[in-house]
Amino acid sequence: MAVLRSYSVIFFLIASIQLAASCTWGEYERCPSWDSCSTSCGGGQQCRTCLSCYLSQHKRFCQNCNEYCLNGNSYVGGRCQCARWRSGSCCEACSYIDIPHCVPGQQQCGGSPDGIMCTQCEPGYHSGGYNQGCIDIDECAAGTSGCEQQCHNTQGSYVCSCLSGYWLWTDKHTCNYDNCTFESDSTCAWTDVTSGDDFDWTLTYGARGKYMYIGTSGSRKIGETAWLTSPILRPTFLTERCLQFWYNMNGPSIGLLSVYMTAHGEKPGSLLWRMSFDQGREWKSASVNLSSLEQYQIIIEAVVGNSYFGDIAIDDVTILPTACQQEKRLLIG
Ligand SMILES: *[C@@H]1O[C@H](CO)[C@@H](O)[C@H](O)[C@H]1NC(C)=O
Ligand SMILES: *[C@@H]1O[C@H](CO)[C@@H](O)[C@H](O)[C@H]1NC(C)=O
Ligand SMILES: [Ca+2]
Repeated sequence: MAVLRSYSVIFFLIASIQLAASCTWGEYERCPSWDSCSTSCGGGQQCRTCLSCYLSQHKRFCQNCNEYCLNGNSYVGGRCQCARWRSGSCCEACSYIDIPHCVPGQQQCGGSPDGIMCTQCEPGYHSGGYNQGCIDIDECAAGTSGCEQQCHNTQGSYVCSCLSGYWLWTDKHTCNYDNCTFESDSTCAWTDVTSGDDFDWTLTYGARGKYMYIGTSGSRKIGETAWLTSPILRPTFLTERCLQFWYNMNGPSIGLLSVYMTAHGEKPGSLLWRMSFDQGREWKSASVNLSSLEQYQIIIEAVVGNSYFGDIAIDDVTILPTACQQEKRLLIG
């Protein structure tokens, strides 16, 4: 009985001490704050030594440092795990990575959240900012393409094209008027002028399809003229262009067929090419070099000869973007 009582007293005492100190077995108190990390980003530790509240035993607690990885990167598996564009033990350095269409060396890390951006993209691209790479510039939408008629955006570039009836010059931007075969019941962009000359070119049909001609029978008088004018053509600048066409001058009293160039509205302008008299039954081709620093028009003039056997016809008017290749007989007068 006395033994039992003495145990009861001991248990009572222990319980009283624990209550008085609010101390629970296994807990520690009087823990100092964590010390600083011994090394940064290199697997360092920070430790503190705490006192057991019950038995006054010291216990050391340690943990890995992870707050030193820079730029939002975290410490996992004993080291900083850096984003693709970061390197260094604390992810402090900006690494070169392949950003498509970025000029080499033109990269920069930063931003929030951290990222990498290209500061200078290749032509045709602009920087999208951090982690957005280089983005194609839509030159068509931006209106910077310089395409005269139609524009199609492509990755890194754009392609100009022309409306039906027009064709792209060698500069890849400007459109020129279609070659005129006169087949589509029209004179294409070439027009028969209604003033300044005496009568009209006529669209007609023959063995070689449709073509333009002047009929000299009926009320035509010697010396009367008919003009067919080109659309306004772009300057050729230093290169030349080649006007090609087919003509038929068959008869005993053929007048003249001439090609003029006019740059300031004067009609018909300066003479570039002329053919006169009977040239036989065959259709013949003519090539005329065109050269102008200003925009210009071509006028093809037919002049009535001295009788009604003087029909003149032309067909397949083409303007090539290069000088005429072969030397051609140049007859003036
Ligand atoms: C015009 O004719 C030239 C020479 O035949 C050719 O190179 C060019 O493609 C033609 N253009 C069109 C739109 O047919
Ligand atoms: C056109 O010019 C080129 C080069 O300037 C020359 O070789 C060619 O003979 C010329 N053709 C005609 C028809 O004048
Ligand atoms: Ca583009």
